[in-house]
Amino acid sequence: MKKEIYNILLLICLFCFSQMTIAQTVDLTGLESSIQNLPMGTVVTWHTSQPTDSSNLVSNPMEAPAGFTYYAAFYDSVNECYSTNAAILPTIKNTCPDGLANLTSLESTIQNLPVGTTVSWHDALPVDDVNLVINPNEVEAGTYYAAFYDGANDCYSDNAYPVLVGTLACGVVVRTKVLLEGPYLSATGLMNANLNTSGLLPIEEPYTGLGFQHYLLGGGETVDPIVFDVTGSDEIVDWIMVELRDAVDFNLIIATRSALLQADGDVVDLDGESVVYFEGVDEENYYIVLYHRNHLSIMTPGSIPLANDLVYLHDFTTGSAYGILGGQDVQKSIAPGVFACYEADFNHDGSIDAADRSIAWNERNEAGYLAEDSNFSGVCDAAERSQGWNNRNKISRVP
Ligand SMILES: [Ca+2]
Ligand SMILES: [Ca+2]
Ligand SMILES: [Ca+2]
Repeated sequence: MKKEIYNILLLICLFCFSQMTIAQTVDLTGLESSIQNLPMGTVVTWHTSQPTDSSNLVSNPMEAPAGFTYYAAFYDSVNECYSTNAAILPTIKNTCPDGLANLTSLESTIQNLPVGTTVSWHDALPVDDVNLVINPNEVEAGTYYAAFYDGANDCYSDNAYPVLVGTLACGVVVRTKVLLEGPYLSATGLMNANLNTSGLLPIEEPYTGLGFQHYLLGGGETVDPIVFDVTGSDEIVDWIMVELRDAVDFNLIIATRSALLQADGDVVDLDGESVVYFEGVDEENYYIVLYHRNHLSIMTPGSIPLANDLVYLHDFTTGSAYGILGGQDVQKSIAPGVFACYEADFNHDGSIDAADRSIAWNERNEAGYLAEDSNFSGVCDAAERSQGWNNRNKISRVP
């Protein structure tokens, strides 16, 4: 039954949210230095089709999407004209889950193969035995050259044709939404960004320092402080931690990442806006767990299909979380149909109890980026102690 619900949600998601692909790119301009016979008074231009003209110029040839064929022309700015003969440059990319690209996929497009020759692949010029690519079926990003090899005479063609390869480390994207009780503002439905506007948010993730356990590539994430400059509903309110667990055994942790939390609840990557990317994680089903420094952690009620390029949203604010559904067992009802994680687990042991109230009392009147400041006011005071009491005996239902 659960699975059916997810399949339905997934179908809805296909219509509601744009798919996102993190594109492999190549730098076309890297080949320009090797172009000989550039006519006087011209520059190299790159195009997506031919005949080459201003309508098919590549907008950013240093980061052109891989997997397409590009055309290099010579542009004469005085006469405002492009050369009629354009050089053809194929580019290829990997297809996840395979992290490497296949040069031989281009061989069927090669015409005029001289009789008695085979295609050979090289990673430098002039082509020879030394720069022969041993396994052209699996290559990393880079510049490669196709030549013709004459086995009878043991020689390579003088002409070699460049190919650019762009690859992307495969992984999965995670899109979740969650609200925290402490900073939640019922007037706006957003969380307050006071820690951000007060300049208290650290540029390095706080979870490692607090003793949270990271897995795979998680931990030590840092951000460019410019991501804290965004205001409004997408303003960053704090760091959050995302964890993936095995679909069969949800006690098995696969990977973690530190991420950022926007005022409207979107959990985003280190650029402050993208969905969270888990490099090196296979496309499969996973349980998703969210941890916050001083709120109770939550997990998805079932496992969710994650992929490299499909963005599926799990919205915890609807109350959909692992535990006893339909009550306030897992999250707090903060508005009709809206749920938030319970605040005041200051020692993040998964339980809100007398120990947390003692901590809030002992840290009273301290200011800064504090684990004991669950309403994000920048200080620990009676509000925290009071919330520790109001939420007493609440425990995280993350197994
Ligand atoms: Ca948002
Ligand atoms: Ca606690
Ligand atoms: Ca506070």
